[in-house]
Amino acid sequence: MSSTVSLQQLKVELELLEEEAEQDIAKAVDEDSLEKLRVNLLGKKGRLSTVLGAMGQLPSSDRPLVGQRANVLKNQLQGLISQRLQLLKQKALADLVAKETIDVTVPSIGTPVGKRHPLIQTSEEIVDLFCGLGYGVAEGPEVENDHYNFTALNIPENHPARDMQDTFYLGENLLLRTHTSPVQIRYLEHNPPPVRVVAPGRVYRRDTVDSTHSPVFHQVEVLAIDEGLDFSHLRGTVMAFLKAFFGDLPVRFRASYFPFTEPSAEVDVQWRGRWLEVMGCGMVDPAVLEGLGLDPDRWSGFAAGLGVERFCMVRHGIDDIRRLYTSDLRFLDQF
Ligand code: 2NL
Repeated sequence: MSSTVSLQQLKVELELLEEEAEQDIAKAVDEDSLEKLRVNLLGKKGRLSTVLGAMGQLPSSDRPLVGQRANVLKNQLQGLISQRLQLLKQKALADLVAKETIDVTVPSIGTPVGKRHPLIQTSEEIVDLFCGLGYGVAEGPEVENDHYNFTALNIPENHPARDMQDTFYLGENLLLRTHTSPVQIRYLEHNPPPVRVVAPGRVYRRDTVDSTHSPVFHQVEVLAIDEGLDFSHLRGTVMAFLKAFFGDLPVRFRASYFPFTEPSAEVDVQWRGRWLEVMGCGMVDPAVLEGLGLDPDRWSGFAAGLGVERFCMVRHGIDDIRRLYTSDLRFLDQF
């Protein structure tokens, strides 16, 4: 049983193939289905090959016509397929771009925000209180020389404060500052009185670490120079400051000694039933003023210095200074 095909049948088949193929190509939704369609139409076992195969059953005079039409159709379909492929690729890219667009209006899940170290918070709070009293702020180098750290502050060459035991020396003349007073000396060189200035910053002493000592600590120093300043101005300023920081705690002044002030005093506050030393202060020694070219008969001044660590520990009930230097975020995060 051999079925034969007629020229007419193959022409109809090619027309049908053309019509269906055009529709199917136009409907292909992605590259995969388009490729399947191409294999189906133009592949070795595809519909067009079937037509060409059947062509063998035609009389040889009819074959060129069918062959020619099949060829034209093949080129036509290849063209349509590659056009469609182009379009699908563009569409896929456009979809991807649309999908990957960042929606900047979506609420964030939150980025952990850093905060200032409790010591810096305390230092800034102290500085702010003095700013409220009209003081300016000055900063200066942590590496100092003999002159600014000692000599200008009336601490002579053989004073025990200069001992290798007490100070970190970086060479003959260079050292890590032991207080922020040198900042104020430098400030006075460029700013003639009247002066009201505070100097916050990191200072260094040779000390063995324990719960109350650290070789690095922080200070705020206070300096006022004007005509007619006396101890009552110092006392009033210190009282106002301590009241603002600690509230209404009992305060006492005890006579003391610093090379750069005369008279000098230490200030204690009563905290949980104990007297706690919180700062030192005094009237600027005339020798310090003279060293700066200021006439002590015209100008007088008061100065005070405090350790920020002590203020921070009292404020937050911290019992060990090392807590402030071990960078444990579980601890620091509380403040
Ligand atoms: C303390 C005591 C003090 C000063 C610092 C000072 C600065 C100049 C002139 C005179 Cl430029 N004095 N500063 C005065 C008295 C005490 O600090 O116990 N600090 C932690």
